[in-house]
Amino acid sequence: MSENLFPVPAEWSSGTSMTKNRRAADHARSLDDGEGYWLEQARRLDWVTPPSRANESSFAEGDFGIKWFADGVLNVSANCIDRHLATRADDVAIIWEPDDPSETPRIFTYRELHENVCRFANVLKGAGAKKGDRVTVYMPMIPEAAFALLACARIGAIHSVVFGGFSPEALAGRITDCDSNIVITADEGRRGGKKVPLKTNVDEALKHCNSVRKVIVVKATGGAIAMEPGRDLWLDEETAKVSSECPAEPMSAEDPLFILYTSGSTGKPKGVLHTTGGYLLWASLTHELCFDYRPGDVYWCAADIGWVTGHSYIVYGPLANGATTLMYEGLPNWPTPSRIWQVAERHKAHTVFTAPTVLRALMKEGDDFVTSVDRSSIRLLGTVGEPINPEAWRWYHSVVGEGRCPIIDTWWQTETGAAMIAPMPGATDLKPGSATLPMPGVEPQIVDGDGKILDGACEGNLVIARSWPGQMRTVYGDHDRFFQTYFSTFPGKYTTGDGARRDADGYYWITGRVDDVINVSGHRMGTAEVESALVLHETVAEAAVVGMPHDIKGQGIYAYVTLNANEEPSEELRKALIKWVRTEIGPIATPDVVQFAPGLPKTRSGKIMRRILRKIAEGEVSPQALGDTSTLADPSVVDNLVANRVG
Ligand code: 6R9
Repeated sequence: MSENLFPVPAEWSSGTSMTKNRRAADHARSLDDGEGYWLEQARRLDWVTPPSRANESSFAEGDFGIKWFADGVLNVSANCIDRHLATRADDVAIIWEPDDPSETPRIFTYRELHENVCRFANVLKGAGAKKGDRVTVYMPMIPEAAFALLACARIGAIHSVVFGGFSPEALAGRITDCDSNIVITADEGRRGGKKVPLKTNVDEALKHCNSVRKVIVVKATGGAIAMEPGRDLWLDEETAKVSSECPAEPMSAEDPLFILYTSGSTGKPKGVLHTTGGYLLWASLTHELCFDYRPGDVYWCAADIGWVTGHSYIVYGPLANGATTLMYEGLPNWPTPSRIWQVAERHKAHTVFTAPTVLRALMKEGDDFVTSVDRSSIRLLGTVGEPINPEAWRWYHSVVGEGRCPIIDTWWQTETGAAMIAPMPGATDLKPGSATLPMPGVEPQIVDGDGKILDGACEGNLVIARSWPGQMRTVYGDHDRFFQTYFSTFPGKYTTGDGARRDADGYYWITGRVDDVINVSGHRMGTAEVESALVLHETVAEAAVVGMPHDIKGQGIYAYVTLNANEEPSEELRKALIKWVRTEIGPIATPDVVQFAPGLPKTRSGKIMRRILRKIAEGEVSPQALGDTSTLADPSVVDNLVANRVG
């Protein structure tokens, strides 16, 4: 057992004020005296009007609602920029590393960040944006993406970032769902030496949306694109015309800050809505606790701004804490598998925070790509997005971190705003594969299928028993769906959709999703979304999608497809269907396997038995593994599926 326990290294236990005892005491107090604890924590932000109350949330059906610091007034952009100007205007806020290593990085001090964000905010105002308007951001990983978010926050517009890898169709759906009137994009993005036609995708998407009045375009590559007069504006031309000052709009703590679409177990992505005060407090507090940021450190979260990790741990958390945040445009393994470590070396990064899928891919390339690069600046290593297998954890710890850097495995979700269960470097002994212990204010419970709370060491469904400041407030435009999705399965508790085990030391081990969401390379994908895309194809009658084990991606996408009666399966059609899903949703949804199935295993009431499909995809086809098939309307379909299994 002892070789599975990594005690806090000496330099960390002496170098930080957060110790094991203090972590435990803070956690106990945050639950026993929540109001006192949170009103005290609220002082880490700069308020126009400080809040007099903290938590006024209820998970109960009758008076359901999530509310924190409700009478407080503040502005997120002022907290991330203006309040640092008095003491650290010339400190570096953002370091940007380009896709191509031969190009020059760009660096912005807090003063420069202020000017860029104010000008961008004035451009937004000029384009007609007002407090409460929804602005869709479809951008590459360039500094202007961070400016765009902060500019929206500055004027009280609600940003909705759509990952640059999503297709025009997916983009159009997200623009329409929140009725955006402005889109911010770039001419093109770049990743791994390849161009991404962002503006062209926007043009395509806007053929299907009529809410958008203006498109603001950042010149990133200078590639040739079409501009529609009256609708499309170049950011650089507009910024030259506006003032470099823009007052920050005073916002109520419960005014919306952003919407971020995420996959659930139904076909339609949910617009997760976060608000101003609670979210920022949560991002800022957890950034400090997990990464122990000290002035002068260069902190690097290698996520994309299109995901919640980019929101909370590239932009809002670090900037609220006055940190230097590194933003990287490209891929971790291009032009070489050393690239991720070279970026850290070039900028003397103190923290590297990435996803297990990246580690698994790099691990396969061999240790030389790591050890040939100077990693002496690195003191902390983080992971997020999916369970980290102990083998990848150990490699990260011993090879990348030379055995001296704590691994900060942060478990959380788009819905939770920021880290919920995670180590703190000076306070938490580590176990490979465990996200360890809850953050202050977080009360995890493990319940069985009937909602019974399990005690001590146990395994079951992970729920959270009370609200925390960074909790999502609603599904945009569908409050009932919010309640039904997260609070109806186990009444009075927030259902995470994850399974977890708790060991005798109270450590949490996330076992993965228990619903129809799969995790492909750390990205959430609703199986229903892929199914909806497949059945849109003219040849497809029915489709069922499940996850399958995948060495690098964690999970791959396995699709069973029933064709229309007059269609014949062929290799060509299989390829066409894979390409179709790619175009409909985006490359992250590309099926790894398409199996043609004359019939799907269904119960007599017509429900597809996914349990059986999952087993077949996993290659577990013995009668014991497949279990009881007697309730199927036609048990013989299973034999056909097993005989024609792909892989
Ligand atoms: C931040 C983020 C959320 C889902 C979540 C869980 C999985 C995330 C994890 C993890 C095990 C970790 N997940 N972090 N599983 N250990 N450290 O990833 O948000 O994209 O909404 O995904 O990802 O299954 O429910 P999001």
